[in-house]
Parts: sequence; structure tokens; C-alpha cells
Amino acid sequence: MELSSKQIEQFNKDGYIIFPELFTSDEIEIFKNEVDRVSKIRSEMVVREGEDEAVKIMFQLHEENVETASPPFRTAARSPRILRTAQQCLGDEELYLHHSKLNMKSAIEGSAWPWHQDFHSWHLDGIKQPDMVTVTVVLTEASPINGCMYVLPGSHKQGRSSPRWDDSTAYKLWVAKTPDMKEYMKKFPAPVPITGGAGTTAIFHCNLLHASGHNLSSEDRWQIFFCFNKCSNRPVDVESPRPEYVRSTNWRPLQIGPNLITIDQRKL
Ligand SMILES: O=C(O)CCC(=O)C(=O)O
Ligand SMILES: [Fe+2]
Repeated sequence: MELSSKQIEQFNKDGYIIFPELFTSDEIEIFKNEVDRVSKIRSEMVVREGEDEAVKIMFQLHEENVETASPPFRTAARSPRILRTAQQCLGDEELYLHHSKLNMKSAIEGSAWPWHQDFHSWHLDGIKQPDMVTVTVVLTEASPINGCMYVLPGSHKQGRSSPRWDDSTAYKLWVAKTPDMKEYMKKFPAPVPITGGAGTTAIFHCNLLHASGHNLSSEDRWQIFFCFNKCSNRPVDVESPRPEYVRSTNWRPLQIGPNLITIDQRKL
């Protein structure tokens, strides 16, 4: 898959592009079976919460030789639809994955992610330049009622705003300060929801402000995130680095692989 120069221009201007139902229903079926399989694994990379131990996040599905390794998600991360899109938006062919994670926002209980820029945490990981993008694929239909993501168009352009640490939600992360956020909402076009059928995919810049709401629906919302960095922008050493599954040190450039996700790749 090759983006047109118009699409790259749109990415540079708005900070994101949405591709409706980029993965087929057969591919989504394979992904969902993988989600069921991996979510049963007991590992620090499978984060559970609450009394019923519902899985909240699963990490590192794209890697080899880890407990959560998933050949279909590994193939997806290297597919032209994902890797080539990231390469084109970053204007660099040598990329690696800083991490991947699958957020399972559970029915009724799955809570909001406040407005934030991802690059805050990644800068603290030792990454100097905001030359990173995330490709996210919705694995279940995404809608406002099930807590779909929203992006604030063009907000990546203002650079990094000074964040505040927020531990009031289940996620605990650096978020945009409320007075700043009110200003940004006046300054930039209205937030855009990333909605659509399963397989809908979006790419967004690491400084783009984004958020998502509570899941008020009766179905879980599953969404995977592949966070790419330029190999030339790999992190410098930091004191007490976060674990490998969120701050990868596998800095070898990813090679483009097959485009289609097929059942055979389960055994790869
Ligand atoms: O799952 C979501 O809705 C948002 C997740 C997110 O922004 C993040 O993991 O940084
Ligand atoms: Fe985020």
C-alpha cells in the first residue's frame, strides 16, 4: 500500500489519517481468535484488573520469543498496510517498534483515557525527537458509546505542552492540563472520532492530542496500537528504564513482509 502525496500532506497538516475497514472480516476473525488465546496467558505483559481479573492491556504481540508472541499480529505490524504507511508518514524506511499494545476496554466498566500526547512518556524513555507514529486497528466496531478514540486535528503542530501526572483513571499517565486543553479546543478544529467497522485503521503523530471515553456499551472494545520510531531516534540510556515490553531495545529495522493475514500465520 502506497499513500498518495495528498494523503501524506493530510497527515502532516492534521496529524492523522483514517482508513475505513482496512483489514477484512476474515483477517479480523484471525485477530480475534488471537486475542482470545493470548488473553488466557498469565504474564506481566497481560495486565488484568478488578475482582474478575478482566484483561485490560496486552503487550508485545508483535515480537518473537515472548510469552505474548502472536504470529498474525507480528505479520500485521510488518504488512505494507501498516509498516509502509508508517514509513511514508515518517519519511524513513528504517523503523522499529517501541512497543505494541492491545487495549481491551471492557463492556460497561472500561474507563476513559484523558486527553494526552503519547510522546511525553516516550521522551521520558530517552527518545529525543518526536519522530514517531502510532498505527491503530480497531478490532471491534468503534463508536462513541463504546469509548472510541478522538483526535484533535492539527494539535501535533504545537509541540509538547507541559503535562500533569494523572492517576485518577485506571491507566495512570501524563495528560494535558485542563486549562491548556480548553485553549486547544478553541484553537483547533473540533475533535474527530475514530469510528468505523472492525478493521478500521488510523495512523497518528506522537504529539497529536487524543482521548477516549468510557465504554457504556454491553460489548468489549478491542483496539491494537503499534508505536513506531525511527531507528536513528532510538532512546538514549535513562535511569531505571521501563520494562522491555514498553520500551523495546530491539532496534533492528523492520522489514516489509506479506500483506495478507492468513490462518497459516498462526503457526509461524
Ligand atoms: O485505548 C484508547 O482508547 C486510547 C489509548 C491511548 O491513547 C494510549 O494507549 O496511549
Ligand atoms: Fe495515547
